[in-house]
Amino acid sequence: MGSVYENSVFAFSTGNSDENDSQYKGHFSNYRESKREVNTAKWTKVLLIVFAVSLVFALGGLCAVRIQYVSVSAQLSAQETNGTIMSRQLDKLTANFTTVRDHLHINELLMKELTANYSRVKEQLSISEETVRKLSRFNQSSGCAICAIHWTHSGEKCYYFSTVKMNWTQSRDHCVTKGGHLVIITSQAEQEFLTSNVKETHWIGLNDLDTEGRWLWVDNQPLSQTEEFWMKRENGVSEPDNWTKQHVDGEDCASLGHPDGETDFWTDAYCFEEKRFVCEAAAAV
Ligand SMILES: [Ca+2]
Ligand SMILES: [Ca+2]
Repeated sequence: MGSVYENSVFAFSTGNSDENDSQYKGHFSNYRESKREVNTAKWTKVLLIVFAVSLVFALGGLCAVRIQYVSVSAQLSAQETNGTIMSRQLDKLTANFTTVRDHLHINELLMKELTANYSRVKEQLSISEETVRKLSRFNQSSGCAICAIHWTHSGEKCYYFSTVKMNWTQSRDHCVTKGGHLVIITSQAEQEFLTSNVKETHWIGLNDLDTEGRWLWVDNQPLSQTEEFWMKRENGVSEPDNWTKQHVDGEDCASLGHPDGETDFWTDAYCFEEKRFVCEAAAAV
């Protein structure tokens, strides 16, 4: 391009006017053509550069879009997974809820049944209590009572009249094994009840084994605090007489009646003698 310009200047400075003008125009035309080519190449480069830059940005944008797409896809996948897990958990919760609801329903039915049973039992218990009250009233009014078999009721006590004979100590212990003790007579009515039920002498729960003349019941209550029903004879020899003709220790145990057959009063007798005996126990009313 520089040599063309120099040739044009040289032609402009050395030729005549027409020829020079013609040459000048030719050179100028060539110059313009060359300049146009140069400009075209420049613009082509610029366009290529712009195109390349645009292409780079476009590729960058595509990459960004791709990255964004992958990220969003991953998030969607994660959310889908979470949704699946939550759906399963919801299914489990629903199943558990159904199970609990079924159990509650069963418990409700059981509760209703238990309540009904409780009402029936309560009603039956009320009937039983009323029956017991009626039976108790009947027992008290009729003289019957809840006594063990072979025991006889009177007042608030049950009495056992033995069919075997034992000494006083054995009799005392035997009554204890049967759930009672040798009889303790505390009233005229009780004395009359006993004498009307025996036909021979029986041991009762009274003795002066510890101290002669100091009579104690088997519960250690002194006789002095209760009524006495000792036999009194017209000849002045009354009971207790602590008779010693058959044994030097005398008589230390009390019996209802004596071997001769009288049973209305008490006598003292030898404790080693074998007699029938009377036990007593509280009546269950
Ligand atoms: Ca005595
Ligand atoms: Ca005597």
